[in-house]
Amino acid sequence: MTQAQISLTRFLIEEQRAGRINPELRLLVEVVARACKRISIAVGKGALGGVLGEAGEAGQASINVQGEAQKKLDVLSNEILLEANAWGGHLAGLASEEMDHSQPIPDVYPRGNYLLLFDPLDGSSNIDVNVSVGTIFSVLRCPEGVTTPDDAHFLQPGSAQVAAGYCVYGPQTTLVLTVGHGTHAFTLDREVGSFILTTRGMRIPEETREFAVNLSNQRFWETPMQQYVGDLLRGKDGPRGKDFNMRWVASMVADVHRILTRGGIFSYPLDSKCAPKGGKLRLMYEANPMAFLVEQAGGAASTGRARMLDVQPTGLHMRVPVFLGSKAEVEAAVAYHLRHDAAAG
Ligand code: AFP
Repeated sequence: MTQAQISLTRFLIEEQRAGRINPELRLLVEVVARACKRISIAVGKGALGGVLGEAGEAGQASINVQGEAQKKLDVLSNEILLEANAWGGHLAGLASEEMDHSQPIPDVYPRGNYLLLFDPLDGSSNIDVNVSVGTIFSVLRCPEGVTTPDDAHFLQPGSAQVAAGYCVYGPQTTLVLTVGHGTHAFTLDREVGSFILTTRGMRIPEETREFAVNLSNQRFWETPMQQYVGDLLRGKDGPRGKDFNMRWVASMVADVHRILTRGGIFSYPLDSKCAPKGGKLRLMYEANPMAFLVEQAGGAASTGRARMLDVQPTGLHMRVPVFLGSKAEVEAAVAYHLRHDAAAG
């Protein structure tokens, strides 16, 4: 590591000196980052580590609260994050995509003032095909006077987050973080084993010509979404007056990382398949942390009708429609929905 390189530890200490975070939150972020390093090693081993494929006994898939078959790496990543965060004294409780309910920190350990939510391994359907996956996390304050938090104490709007981030396990392992003062990227130096600051103050271009959506769901979309994407696909001959390109990795971390790096819009809209659940993506540990990171990088995040960070959660695994990325493009997508709703009266 050269003199000029700034490690995650140094970056966080400087944030603390500047009064932007306190020692407890600094420790929490360091512990989550260390857990991500261990997950990165496990993911990197793949078949050599015997970690590919479904969890559960032969022929007996293990199903999580989402009704999805768990991958071995889903379970392993969840265990790594639970173990790493149990004894540090910075948390009162935690919640995971892979667990039905939140868990208070075990009585044997000191409890802290924060609550941690995470999707231990996002993009599971890509694990066995060597496509980027990632860990997503969100940090909230534990309500004053609460020592044994339960699910209800986690139901705070995204605007209450004090930190959020993801770690993408791709050609590089990159941690992207906000503590409410910009969004910053750190690349794992595998030789040293440290995250090194590689982009301070990521900025998402306001305009874009790139969109990310699972187009195979088009026939199930609402009318305004059909119209919005229809006009994107008509390109410069259509009302948008410019051509758009499409990308879809089906790992939200990878799609959002591309958008934080070069702009674009990511959307997982409401469709008649997921409407009964309120959407496909989860608010607390997918949409909210990504919305905080995107807004801190000058972008926007919406449900298509409301600012994501203002949504009042009604359940730990609540799902929402998601539009996020380049500000002007998210506003364009929202305009299609609001115009339609106004016309429908
Ligand atoms: P998995 O973790 O079940 O693979 O889902 C990934 C995800 O939650 C998100 O990362 C993707 O953006 C989205 O679902 C992919 O959805 P499709 O499978 O419909 O493309």
